[in-house]
Amino acid sequence: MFRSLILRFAIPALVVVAATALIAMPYVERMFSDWFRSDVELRAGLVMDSMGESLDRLVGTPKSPELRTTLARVTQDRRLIAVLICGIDGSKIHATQQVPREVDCDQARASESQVSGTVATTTGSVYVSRFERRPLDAQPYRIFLIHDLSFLDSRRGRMRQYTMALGAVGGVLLVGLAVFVAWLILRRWTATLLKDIKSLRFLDEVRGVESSSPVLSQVRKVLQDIEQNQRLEIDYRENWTPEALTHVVQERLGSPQMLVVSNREPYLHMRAPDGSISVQVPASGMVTALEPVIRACSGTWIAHGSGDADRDVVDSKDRVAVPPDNPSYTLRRVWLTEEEETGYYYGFSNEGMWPLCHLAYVRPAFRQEDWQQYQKVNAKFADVVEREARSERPIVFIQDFHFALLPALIRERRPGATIMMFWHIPWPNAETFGVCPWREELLRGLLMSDVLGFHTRYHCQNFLATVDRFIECQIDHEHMTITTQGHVCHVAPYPISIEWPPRWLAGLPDIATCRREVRQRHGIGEQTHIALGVERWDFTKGIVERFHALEKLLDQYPSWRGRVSLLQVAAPTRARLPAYQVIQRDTYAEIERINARFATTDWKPIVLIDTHQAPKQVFELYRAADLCLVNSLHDGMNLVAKEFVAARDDDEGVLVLSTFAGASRELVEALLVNPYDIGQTAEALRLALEMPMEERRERMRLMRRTVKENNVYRWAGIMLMDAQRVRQRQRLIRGTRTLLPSGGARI
Ligand code: GDG
Repeated sequence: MFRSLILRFAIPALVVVAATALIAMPYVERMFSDWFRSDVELRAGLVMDSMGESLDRLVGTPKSPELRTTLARVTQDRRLIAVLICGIDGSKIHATQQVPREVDCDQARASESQVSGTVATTTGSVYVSRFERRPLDAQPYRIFLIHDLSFLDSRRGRMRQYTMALGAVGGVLLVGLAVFVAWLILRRWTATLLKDIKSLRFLDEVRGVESSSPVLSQVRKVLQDIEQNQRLEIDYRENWTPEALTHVVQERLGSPQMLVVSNREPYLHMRAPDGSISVQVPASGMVTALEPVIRACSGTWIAHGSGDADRDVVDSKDRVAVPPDNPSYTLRRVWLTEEEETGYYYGFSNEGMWPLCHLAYVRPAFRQEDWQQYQKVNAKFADVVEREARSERPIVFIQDFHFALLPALIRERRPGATIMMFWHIPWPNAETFGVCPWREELLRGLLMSDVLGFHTRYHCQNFLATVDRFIECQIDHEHMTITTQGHVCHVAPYPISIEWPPRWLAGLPDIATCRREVRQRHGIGEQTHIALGVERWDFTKGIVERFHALEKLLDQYPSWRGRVSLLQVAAPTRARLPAYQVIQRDTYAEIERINARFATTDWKPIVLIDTHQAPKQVFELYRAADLCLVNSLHDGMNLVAKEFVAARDDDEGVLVLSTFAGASRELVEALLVNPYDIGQTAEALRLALEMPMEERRERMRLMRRTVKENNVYRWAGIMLMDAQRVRQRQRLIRGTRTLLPSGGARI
């Protein structure tokens, strides 16, 4: 560091001091000469004053020895070397011995108008002081006192030495001051930098460095302290809002361009039979979570345009501003051919990856032609990302299993991008994942992310174990990082959530009104309890198992017959695929069978809503329900559980939740069930229906607090801050390379 300070500050300061001294020297010299000259003039004046009148008298008798003696006495002064007395007409009256040839009476007359001055002679410069006397009783005359100026040269030489010495001392002091100030600035800069990077979590890298650099050890130590504090700060922070998230993006991240990439788009434009265009919010947990985030951060959302009127509303660059009622970000639609959609979306993603990652005992299907389309579509999206990126370092936030190859493809095209990948579904164990014929390619694609997020720590560990099994890489289990081809991917759990409060709640009537309207709409009696199920119609959601649990309840506790109905929303999804057709068939068949067993003229055990609902309708159902049954067979998180809790501002309602849903790790006050254990689920239903009001409220209050604090702004904020740490770490690494002579150490 000292060497760098010398190089950066001391040498330039010395150069400045030397240049200043050189420029100033002639001025200083002139000042000294003027000073000496006025000294000589003063002396000459004194001499004339002392000789004055006696000289007037003696000049009248120029031959008198008295004049000679007087002038000889005067010229005994070391610096007054000669005296010349001339008549006004230029005649010489008297000259002492050493009058130089260059000074004579003619010349004196010629220079009548001139005042005293320096005259160059063969023996050096002399200074001539000129006086004119006009005695009353004698002829006027001029007297020239000739001074030796050689002492001036010697004084000038000494003066130069003194000036140089003074300059050197001043220079040293100035350099010292410059270095001191530079050190202070550097210290402040370091402190600011460290404050700036106080949330750096990648201390694994920092700790790993073997370096004797004092800067690095200091940075390492401070980083460790602040990471500790930062963790506490984040963990105990309760008020994550859209504004807080915006602040993180603008202040901490410096407003980078944000690009979200997903398969499903947040808004579909659909054409109604009458030709009008309406907007639909899809039934998708990913959209539910991400939409509030991009609304707060702005940017561009790149997604497959799958609405049948999507092309009618985009501009020439396939963009449309959304949300339709109050646009705040850009939706960039990507068009897929029939072949691409079949292979990439229905085939590889939903018949391969989805069943592969969910333990729901539906066998994944992997076909070469699907894989080719998956690769092709991933590359297509990578090209769109490249085209949409306005800088070399955008933040690209990739969603889900449709785009496992995208991180690597974007890294190739935009090496400086910060790539965040979130995997919305579970990650299976290594053995299960290993059945995928293209497991290595998928893993290598994912590992080019900077941050790779899963819902739970368990899924992260499964991922690390899978990578460990199939990829040659360095894994740091303690700090959850995987290094491949020199790139570090940070793997961490980020439990996803919903916005708080959900925007769909605004304008909904009170609970009693919601209950009344829902009951009327679906033919449910006043006295009947409503157990609610809301899902995409997916085989992982445990819809049929739910019916069986209700059947068991009605079998075991006949007193509940006629007093509880299961109101089930099943939003059609991926209906082209055989596995989804099976679940739809099973749903209808089981409802028919169970209703046939128990239904009465005015009561049905199961009421099915098999069409897509508007989000507000979904929230109205949450508010109307007595309990919500979320018994997924396997679920990354499950946002229905969180939405139900958020909708219950009356602190009422009971949540029955599968232990195989990620949400069960947070909502521990729910009644947790194993969805495969039908008896246990039935028992949980009974408990929920019979739970005392106080207990219901206490559980609901605690869950509401959890969802409020751990809302989706927090989820995105923490992930973005981790991404920011990656950026800072990259900056630090670059900075360290310039500081360290070897240039190779990582911090
Ligand atoms: C994946 C993971 C993870 C349901 N029916 C309708 C409708 N919905 C909405 C719900 C909720 C969303 O769909 C479903 O979210 P989930 O989280 O339950 O499930 P997935 O779609 O499978 O989501 C999941 C999630 O990603 C986030 O990471 O939690 O584990 O599988 O918001 O309200 N919405 C509308 N009409 C319906 O009929 N508009």
